[in-house]
Amino acid sequence: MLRQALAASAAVLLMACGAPPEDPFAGLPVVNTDGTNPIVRDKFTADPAPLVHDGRLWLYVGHDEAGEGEMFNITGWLVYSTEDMRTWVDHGSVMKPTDFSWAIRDAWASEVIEKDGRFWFYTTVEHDDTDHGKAIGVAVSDSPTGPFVDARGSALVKNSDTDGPHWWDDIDPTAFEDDDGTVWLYWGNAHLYYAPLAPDMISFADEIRRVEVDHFVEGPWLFKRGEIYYLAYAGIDETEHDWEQIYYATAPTVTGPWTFRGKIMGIAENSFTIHPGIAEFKGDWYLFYHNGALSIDGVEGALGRRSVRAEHMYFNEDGTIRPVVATDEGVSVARGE
Ligand code: FUB
Repeated sequence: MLRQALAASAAVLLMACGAPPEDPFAGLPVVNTDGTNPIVRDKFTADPAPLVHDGRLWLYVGHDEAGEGEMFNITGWLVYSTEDMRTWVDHGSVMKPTDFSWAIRDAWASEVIEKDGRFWFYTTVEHDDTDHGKAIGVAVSDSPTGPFVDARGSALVKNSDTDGPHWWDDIDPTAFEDDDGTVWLYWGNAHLYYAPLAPDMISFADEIRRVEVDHFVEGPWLFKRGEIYYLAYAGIDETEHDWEQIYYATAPTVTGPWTFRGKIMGIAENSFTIHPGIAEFKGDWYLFYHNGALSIDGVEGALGRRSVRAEHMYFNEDGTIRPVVATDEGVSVARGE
């Protein structure tokens, strides 16, 4: 009797509120249902860049398609999303390098930031011969799923804009909005550069500067927790290993001074590169990275055939980050400090 009464009141409530909202992503391919690693198993993916927006975590990656004898062949950027860090939906391609009229290939590392309701995609590509080398482009979309279009018609940073040691020093942009609304870009390989963006998001408000942090190689990722600014990055300490590991530094302001704090994660299985992407989502912190351990249909993982992964990340009371270990369980296991 009681059960019937409850069912009747639930039905009345449903009629009053209307039908439950439809899942806007119903019908899209689901690539993972339990949060184990790697996140994507039907494609090789690299350089994970998380964005939290509207109750979902969006994960931008490069599509690794290196063949035999190729170091890298990253043909475009893809995006996946989740609302629980376990079930991941495949939203497909958001952009490819030649969507920038001045770029010729190489969908290297990126980060997307939301500002005033638009999504700004800062990313690495190979510039055409008018300014040979790696360059940073900026594209924009009204949706996290894209499509993204070139927002300025030329590179935001060209190889000739900086005084780097080689033609691939202008890579791997990370974008971060400070408390006063200024968006800062850090980027680099061997040299670590930074500059504030102008309010138009497609030009700089000040000159490009350079900062040094211990063991820096590439892949900077800038974020803030409480009053502390964090810069995680891929670096090499040859006294330990000649492959990249994930290190970090902290600072009291977005421009430093940066204090080296040590290692977050050791070398990636079967991949010289490792690339941090860090996000707080629904109260927990996550470290995204890649390794080369996945094989797909007999094609083995490699430097140019990587796969993105996620782990829980925990802080000590003083704000330092506890070392993170790469696991196959990933975030499928219950959170435990
Ligand atoms: O994926 C190409 C390059 O390798 C990235 O830009 C670097 O961070 C490294 O992961």
